[in-house]
Amino acid sequence: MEHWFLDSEFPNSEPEKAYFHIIPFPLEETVSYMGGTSQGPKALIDASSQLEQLVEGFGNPGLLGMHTTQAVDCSGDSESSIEKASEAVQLASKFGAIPVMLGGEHSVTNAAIPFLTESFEKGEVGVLQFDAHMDLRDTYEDSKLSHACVMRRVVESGIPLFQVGIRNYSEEDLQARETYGIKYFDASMLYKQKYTGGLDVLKLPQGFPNKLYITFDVDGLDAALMSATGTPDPGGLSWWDAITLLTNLTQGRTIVGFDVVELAPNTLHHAPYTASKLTYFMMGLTGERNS
Ligand SMILES: [Mn+2]
Repeated sequence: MEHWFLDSEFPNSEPEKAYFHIIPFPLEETVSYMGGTSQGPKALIDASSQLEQLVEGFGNPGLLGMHTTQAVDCSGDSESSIEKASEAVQLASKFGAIPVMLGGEHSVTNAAIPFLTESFEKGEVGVLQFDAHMDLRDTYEDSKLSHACVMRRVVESGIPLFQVGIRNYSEEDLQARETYGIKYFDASMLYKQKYTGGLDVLKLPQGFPNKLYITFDVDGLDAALMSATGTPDPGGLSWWDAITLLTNLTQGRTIVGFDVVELAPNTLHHAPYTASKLTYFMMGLTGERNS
């Protein structure tokens, strides 16, 4: 393999010894606006060579062992690519490792669903989604596997969902939120909260599962910070908003896996680096929460 995550600092751990399996999944099938997500995993991994080993407050996650797998083969249709990625996620779980998928468009999260439904009891694990969009449509442009439908597939599978940073939605998204009883901290609410009680006081609702799978669509971040995505969107999370919310909402819980999706590299190199730093922070957070 030419490059692996943080290869400037750590060897690519053996799969059976690694705490994290980093699975590059360059899926780009149903992108509806600007393309480029197929280049996301490579750009994120390349940028990781600029990271330091330590994550402030969360130690040195690299020492836990990181194994970067071969990129998932996306030469077939979405369905077959998702199936292959799903096998990589299940393999990580078999080795007792935490799966970390690097997208690719948001449809990559579909590959985590079999793991979440088969390895855990119903209601044992919930999905925490950071995103500018709800992604709750039933179908979009004739596809059930579209990035715009991925969270609908999650809730249909009986997995509780909590949404953070949302600021765009359709009538269908809103209805699905109501139908499935999905709770949320939308971006407008977070903005007001920041200047009143502060983000520090926010918690996940009581009764939300103790085990979390986190899906972080980078468009949850503000467009000024993250322009390299299909739909860069104003009014999103700052870096410290994201770090504060990730830290607080996972308090007292464990993290069973996560993905960072929708990076579509452009000519600005801060964006892949930001996504890379976010990924490594989430590894530090996971190591700490699970210890
Ligand atoms: Mn999304």
